[in-house]
Amino acid sequence: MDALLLVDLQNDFLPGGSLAVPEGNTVLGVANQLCTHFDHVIASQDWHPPDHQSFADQHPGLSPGDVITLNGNPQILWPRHCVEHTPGAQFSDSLDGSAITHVSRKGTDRDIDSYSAFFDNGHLRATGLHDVLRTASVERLIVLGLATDYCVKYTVLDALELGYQVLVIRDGVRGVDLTPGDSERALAEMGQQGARLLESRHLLDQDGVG
Ligand code: VGL
Ligand code: ZN
Repeated sequence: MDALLLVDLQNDFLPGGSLAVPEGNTVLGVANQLCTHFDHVIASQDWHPPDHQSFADQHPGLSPGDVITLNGNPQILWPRHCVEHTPGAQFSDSLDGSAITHVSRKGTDRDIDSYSAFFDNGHLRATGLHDVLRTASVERLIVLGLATDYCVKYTVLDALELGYQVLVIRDGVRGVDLTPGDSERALAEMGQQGARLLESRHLLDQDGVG
């Protein structure tokens, strides 16, 4: 069984949002097109408490982009984003939400971040997504969303480690690129670890998808 995994298609990661990913809006059409081909459409949702410690404004004197140690892990400080129950945390109105069969929230603990939709950044706690997929007999994940170099990357690497086959939709992902080339390097690493990278049109051309 296949599942489509939509990573963090939330207002704050889209143009006009507080942590806007350049060209992030271009993936929404790809998401809407693919959604109709899958029985299982899972959406991850970055969902932070207002005092989340990845927010630069929680650390007087520090700025977005600075790196601290949080719970023993290196933590990049971000602008305040995806605060629970705020418009910035909502899925884009341009996303066909009716196709989503399950929402998996992450980053809910103030003291540890969670780029991956499966585990927090310390691999201490699971989000429950793996259980949901196992229950549905999902073996292959088709992944798209934001951002290539953070949440998509860590979600894909964890999925591979958990034993899923993973396809990453190249035209369905965009990255932050704090350092130029981060997204391309992230895609290369996903490929090296066993993910297949392909364009959405090639997926739609294949038989048996979904
Ligand atoms: C993300 C930075 C902070 C992401 C989430 O969705 O890639 N990036 N929180
Ligand atoms: Zn976040």
